[in-house]
Amino acid sequence: MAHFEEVCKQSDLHPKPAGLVLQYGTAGFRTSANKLDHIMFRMGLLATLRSKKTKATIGVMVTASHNPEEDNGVKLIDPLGEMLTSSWEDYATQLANTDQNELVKTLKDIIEKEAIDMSQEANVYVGKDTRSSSSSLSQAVLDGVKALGGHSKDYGLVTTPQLHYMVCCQNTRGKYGEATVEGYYRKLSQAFSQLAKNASNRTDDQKHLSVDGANGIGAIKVREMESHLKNHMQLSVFNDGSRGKLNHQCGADFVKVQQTLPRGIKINPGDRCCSFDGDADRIVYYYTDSQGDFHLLDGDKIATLISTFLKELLNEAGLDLKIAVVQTAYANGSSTHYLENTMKVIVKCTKTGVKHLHHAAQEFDIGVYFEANGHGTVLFSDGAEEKIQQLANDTNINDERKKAAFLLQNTINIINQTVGDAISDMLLIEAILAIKGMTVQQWDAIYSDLPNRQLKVKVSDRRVIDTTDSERRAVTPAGLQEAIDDLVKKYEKARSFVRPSGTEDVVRVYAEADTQESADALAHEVSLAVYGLAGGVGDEPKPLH
Ligand code: 16G
Ligand code: MG
Repeated sequence: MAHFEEVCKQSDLHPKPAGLVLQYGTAGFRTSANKLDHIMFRMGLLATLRSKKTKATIGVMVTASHNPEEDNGVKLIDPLGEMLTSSWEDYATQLANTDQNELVKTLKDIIEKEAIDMSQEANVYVGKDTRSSSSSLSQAVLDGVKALGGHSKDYGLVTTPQLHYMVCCQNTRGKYGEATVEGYYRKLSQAFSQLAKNASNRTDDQKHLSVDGANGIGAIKVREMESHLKNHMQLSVFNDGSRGKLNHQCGADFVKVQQTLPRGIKINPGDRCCSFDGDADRIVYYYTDSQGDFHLLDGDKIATLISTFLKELLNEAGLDLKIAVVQTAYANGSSTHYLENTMKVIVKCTKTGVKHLHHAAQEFDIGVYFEANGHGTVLFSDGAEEKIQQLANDTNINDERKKAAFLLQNTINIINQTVGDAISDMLLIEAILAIKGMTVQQWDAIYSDLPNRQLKVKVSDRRVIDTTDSERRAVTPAGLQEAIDDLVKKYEKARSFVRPSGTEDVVRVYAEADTQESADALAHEVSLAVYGLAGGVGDEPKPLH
C-alpha cells in the first residue's frame, strides 16, 4: 500500500543510530535529545495506529519533564487522557528498536495482531515543552503521523497536562471542556472564582503566591492563566525561562530531592511558594520560617489537604461516597499514619509511576492520588459526579448541604482528572487554603514529616533487583531484604526500601527515621548493602556526614 512506501521514504529522513536500544519506560522514552529523532518519527506512526485502533484522538507529548535541558522524551496519551495502555508499551519498544529495513514489517505485525482497519481515519494531537530540541523532535512526530496518512493538530508549546486535557475534551466531544488552551483557562478560572466566592475577605498578602516555573513551560502558561484569574490571586513568577536554564537548580524535583529553596527565588520568611517541574505536571509547596529554616509541603501534604477538604464537604453534603488516598512507597510514614488513623480514610499503596496510581484511584468513588514528588490529582467516578450534580440541583435541601454540593461541583471542575497538573493543583490548593482561612504554616502543622533521605547507587545491571509489595520489599538479589530488615531495626520509627529506577540507570534508596542523622545513616548503610549485594560499580557509597 502507498502508505508503507511513504513510511519507508520518510523513515530514511529519520534514521535510527546503529546499535541504539531504548525502552518505553515509566513515562515513555527519555534520553539525550540527539538520540531521539527516529523515536519521535516512529511514535508518530504508533500514535496513528493507536488512533485507528481506538477510533479516537491520541496525544503525543514531547518532553523530558524534570530532566536536564539536554534530554528529551516522548509519551503517548490514550483517548480519555490516560497514559498509553501498557499492552501497547511493548509495541512502542519494538518499533523504537527495529532496524530501518524491518520497520514496515514491524508495523504490519502490529496491524495484524491488533486487527487494525487501515482505512479508519486517524487523529493525533501533538504538544511540546520549551527545550531547544523540542521543535525539531515534535516535527518528527508530525512527519510520522503524515507518513501513515493520519491527521494531526500541533498545539505547539503546552504543559503535559494541558495536552492530556485536550485529548480528553476532543474524545468526549466537549463534555469535559473545550479542546483549546483558552478553553482550559476558562474552565479552571471559572471554577476558581466560584470557589473563591466562599472565602472570607482576603488581603493582598493572603492572595499572594510565589511560583518557581523551573524555567519551563509552566512559567509561560501560569502567566497566561493569571490574566483569567483577575484579582483573585497575585502571582510572582520566578525562573520564568528568561535567563536561567530549564530545571537547573530549580523546579519541583530539585526542591523535593534537595529539600531546599530553588535558585532565583526572592521571598520573605512565611511567604507561600510553590515549584512546578519542567512540564508542569508536578507541584510542591514550601516556605521558610523566621529562623531561615526550609519547610517542604510535598505530594503527601497536598493529598492530605485535599482529602481532608473533600471529606468535610462530603459530610456537610450528607453524601455517602467512598474516598481513598493512593500513595507509593515514597509516601512519608507520618502521612500514611495520619490518613489512616486520624482522618480514617482508606489508603492504598501502588508501584511508582502515574499509571499505577491512576488505575488504583479509579476503583473508588473519589480517589485522591499523589506521589510524594508532587504528581497527583483527584478522580471522581461517574456515579459520584452524578450524585453531586443531583444534590446541587436539589431545591429541597438546607443551605449547608447546598453550599457543600456547590463547592464539590466546582472542585470537580477545577481539577484536571486526566493526570496530575501543577496549575490545576495549585488553583485547588489556593482555593482550599482561602476557603478554610488557613496559612501555609497551619497546613504544614497538620502532621510532621519523618526525616528522610533518598540516594542512588550505580550497579552493573539494575534489573537484578526485583521487588514486591508495591516496591516495599526486595525479592532479589538473595539476602538484600534481610540486610535491609536488620539495618532498619537499629533505628527508631525507621523504614527503608530500594527499587530499580524506571527512568535512570540507577538503584534508588529511600530511608526514613526519627531524626535526620538516623535517616541519613540508614540510607547510607542500605546503599552499601545494595552496592555489595547487587553488583555496585564505581566507588563505594560514601557516608553523608
Ligand atoms: C516518571 C513518572 C513519575 C515517577 C518517576 C519515577 C509518570 C508520568 N512519571 O517521571 O510518576 O515518580 O518516573 O522515576 O509516570 P524513577 O523510576 O526514576 O524513580
Ligand atoms: Mg513532569
